[in-house]
Amino acid sequence: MTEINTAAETAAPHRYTAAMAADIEARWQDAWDAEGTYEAPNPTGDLAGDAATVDRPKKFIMDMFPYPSGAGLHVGHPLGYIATDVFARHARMTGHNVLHTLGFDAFGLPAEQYAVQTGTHPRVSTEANMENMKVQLRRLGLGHDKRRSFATIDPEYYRWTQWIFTQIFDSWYDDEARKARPIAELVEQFENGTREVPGSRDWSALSAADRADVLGEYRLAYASDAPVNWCPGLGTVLANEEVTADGRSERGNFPVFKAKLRQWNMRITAYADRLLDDLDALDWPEAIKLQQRNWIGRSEGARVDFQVGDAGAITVFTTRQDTLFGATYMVLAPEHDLVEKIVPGAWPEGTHDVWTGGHATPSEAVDAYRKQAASKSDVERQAEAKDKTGVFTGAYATNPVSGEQVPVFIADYVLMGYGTGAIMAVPAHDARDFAFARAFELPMRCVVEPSDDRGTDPAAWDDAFGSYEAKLINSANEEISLDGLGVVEAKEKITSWLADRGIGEGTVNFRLRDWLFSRQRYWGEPFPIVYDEDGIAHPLPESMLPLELPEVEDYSPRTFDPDDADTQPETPLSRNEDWVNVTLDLGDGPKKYRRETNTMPNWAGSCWYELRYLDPNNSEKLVDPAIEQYWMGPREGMPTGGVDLYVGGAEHAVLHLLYARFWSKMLFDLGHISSAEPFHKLYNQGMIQAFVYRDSRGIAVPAAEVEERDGAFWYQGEKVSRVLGKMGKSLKNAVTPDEICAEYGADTLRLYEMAMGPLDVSRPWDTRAVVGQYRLLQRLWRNIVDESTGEVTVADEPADEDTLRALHKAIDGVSQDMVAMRFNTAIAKITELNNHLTKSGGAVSRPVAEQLVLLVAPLAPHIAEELWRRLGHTESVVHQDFPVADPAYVVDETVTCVVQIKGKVKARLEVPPSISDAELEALALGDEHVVAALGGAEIRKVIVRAPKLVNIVAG
Ligand code: ANZ
Repeated sequence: MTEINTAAETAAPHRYTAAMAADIEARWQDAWDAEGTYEAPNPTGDLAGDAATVDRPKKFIMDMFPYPSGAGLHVGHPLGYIATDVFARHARMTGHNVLHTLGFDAFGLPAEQYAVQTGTHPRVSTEANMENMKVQLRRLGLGHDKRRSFATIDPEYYRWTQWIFTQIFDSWYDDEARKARPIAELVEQFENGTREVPGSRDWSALSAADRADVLGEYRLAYASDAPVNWCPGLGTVLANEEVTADGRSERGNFPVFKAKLRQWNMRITAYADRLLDDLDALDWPEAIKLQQRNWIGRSEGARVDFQVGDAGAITVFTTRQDTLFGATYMVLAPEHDLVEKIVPGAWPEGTHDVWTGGHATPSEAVDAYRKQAASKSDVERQAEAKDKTGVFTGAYATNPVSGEQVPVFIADYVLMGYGTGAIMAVPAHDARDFAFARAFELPMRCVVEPSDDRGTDPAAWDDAFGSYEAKLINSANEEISLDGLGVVEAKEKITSWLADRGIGEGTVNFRLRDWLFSRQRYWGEPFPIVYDEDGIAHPLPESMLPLELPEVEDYSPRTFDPDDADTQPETPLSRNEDWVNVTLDLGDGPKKYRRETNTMPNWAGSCWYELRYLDPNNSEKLVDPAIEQYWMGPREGMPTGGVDLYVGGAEHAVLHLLYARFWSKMLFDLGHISSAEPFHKLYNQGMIQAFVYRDSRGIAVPAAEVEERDGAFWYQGEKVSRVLGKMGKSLKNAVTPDEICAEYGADTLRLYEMAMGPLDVSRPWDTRAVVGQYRLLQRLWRNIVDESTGEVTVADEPADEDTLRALHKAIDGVSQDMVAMRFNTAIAKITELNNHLTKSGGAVSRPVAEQLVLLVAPLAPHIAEELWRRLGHTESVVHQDFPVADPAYVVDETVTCVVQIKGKVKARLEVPPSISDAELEALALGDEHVVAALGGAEIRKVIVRAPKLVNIVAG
């Protein structure tokens, strides 16, 4: 390749080649950095700048920031970064103050695991990875405001992550006001008696520990002993979202057990309704909104109390309160607190054999069953196809409408974490209850008349009848009858009947659970929490932040036999006694404290990073309110404010996006920010896929060395198979941006990635096709620069009509495509214009050349900057105005259509080339010359050959 280039360079020393691209790109990257070309001014503060720019409309354009992986980038990673860069450049050229930057999400497990294996501090390997990625990214010519970049591991950043945690810890959710408020205001209400202390206790008489417990029930960040997903193999607990459908850890594939451990949680459930409602105001893909809605899972139903003798009442959550007369047994989740209270000493008289599980007493049966249930994940427990298991508790409850005594079971298909952890079972109308009732020989009663021909005796059915489209039957007592009502009316009637008697109420239930927020890891943000000698948690004051991670010898949490459920986590930080035990003055004199030794999950840093880009050096506040208001505040069409464009992969549909929304809402409620939503517009880019080639043993072979012959693929003489898959080192098909930059230049890479197809669709990488975009840039160059002399060849004469049409049509099309992020079709239009100029021959008119360069600038900024300067400009192309189409040239060209009557031309019409036969016929028959020529004669036939000919047979 070098040889060919040398020959070409001798013949045409000023041709656009990879070497020239490398020179141009490096030069302009340096110049842009030196001149701060991409720095966006803030309205105030240390990054304040040019007032005229600040006065422009703003655009805040963001990517989901990367984790600095040791493997570096392959060409799939920058797809989104290039797209936002093109969009941002176009926005700059259309009069916006554009904030575009990129940081690193740098806490996380790979660095920690590497540290465990090699003893290298995670900070050291993470920083090396970041340096490497920065070099790779810089080469792509991304127009980032580098002053605003940071990594989540920077103490000056996580200082504010910790500070936000203390704010969350010090707040509660006021259900009436529907917002978070400072916990001090709750304390005040307890003190002055305007709010009752739970359990009707006297606040002033409570001990400090009791008060802390009471407040713990309200705080938005709270520690609890709730059952968590404990993974002995990893030595850490996991969020529900990190556990796979078959009850194993997403990472490492170890078994996960339910265990009661004291852990930090975030009360995201308090925001369930707002997280749901505010989705409506967001410009997000419907698919993502739907995933969030399902995740939040709003169900309307009722709570109903079933009395269990003197032991109290079991409250169930049901979405089908209309079927209450059909509730023939009940089920508690095995972990339910009431179980101990209701279990009698012995099996009641006449207990069915299949109900006891073969155990001598109810408590034995319950204990055995609880153990068995603890080893299963929620998903496993809920699997539809699964055989239903359970045992009788020995207790009976009273159905409040039928008055019947119904047996109470525990069964793992009822989850503790949903509703009230207890259900009324209506086997005739619920599939899971039906299967359970069959297995345990429980009675069934049909209370909704089947609309099919199965009859009303469930004993004869194969499955439950679950439809809503039917009428109630068998549902009446002396006081109330639901018979003959539809489901909706029946629900309403029974709900108010229950409410009148104080044994039930209509309620809304959410599937969303509180967010388990602690991890037993080293490489995360330390909690800004210390415990006093009574074990009461205290947040650290702002002056003690950041609380930096201590240096440790051993980064690994203690891991255990993956199958040993009876183990307890031991955190890496807990082994550091000097750091853990401290004497601090938290305002009441020096005292001994013990630090929290868990760390935050790796989602924490990405919950608020958009805010820090705005004001990255602020040492007084997480963000100056005026700056936040300027970039993110609500405005027309964006009632909840937020980032103007956020681009990233669809895999973040729920976790990151939900957590970030939640933090925004809390910060909004507490008055720190004006935007109640972080990301107004979300866009999911597709994936760049790559062919994977496998030999006969199924092992991936290096894709770069595979040859294609006779429609088959060969590697070292052996035939290999080809499928489309992911790109990556392990599949031996990774292509790095560095390789493509070296061979063609970054501008070619950018164009190729943007031209591959619609941005939101996944597409296969094809290195051989990259050259197509390289040739486009070579032709562009040749249209402006003489390849042998290097002189600019443009002419000062105005362009011809044809060229002006081609130019303005391109401007019009590209402008629309840029705004709609249709970069592939924008490139097609630019190519068409460029080809038109090539074909026209002769020197290109200067204004046309300049506008073409401006059109190209967002996509291929380096070559555009170079040509722009060579065309004699001293200011960067980056801040020029994007061309505006002249409508006079945009209208379609016309063709002349002849209209003949009896073979003689009677009229000529100027029509668009795309006109349809029908339109043309109508036009011809309405033309005044044609009407005159016909003179009222009868039209016998019209032959239309759009767009050129209409032949009328008349007379
Ligand atoms: C009686 C009934 C009759 C029910 C019927 C359904 C159909 P969604 O819509 O997902 O909210 N349920 C309630 N809590 C549960 C728990 N902790 N574990 C397992 N199942 C639980 O589902 C609500 C329904 O799921 C509730 O309505 C309850 O069963 C069950 F013909 O009550 B239903």
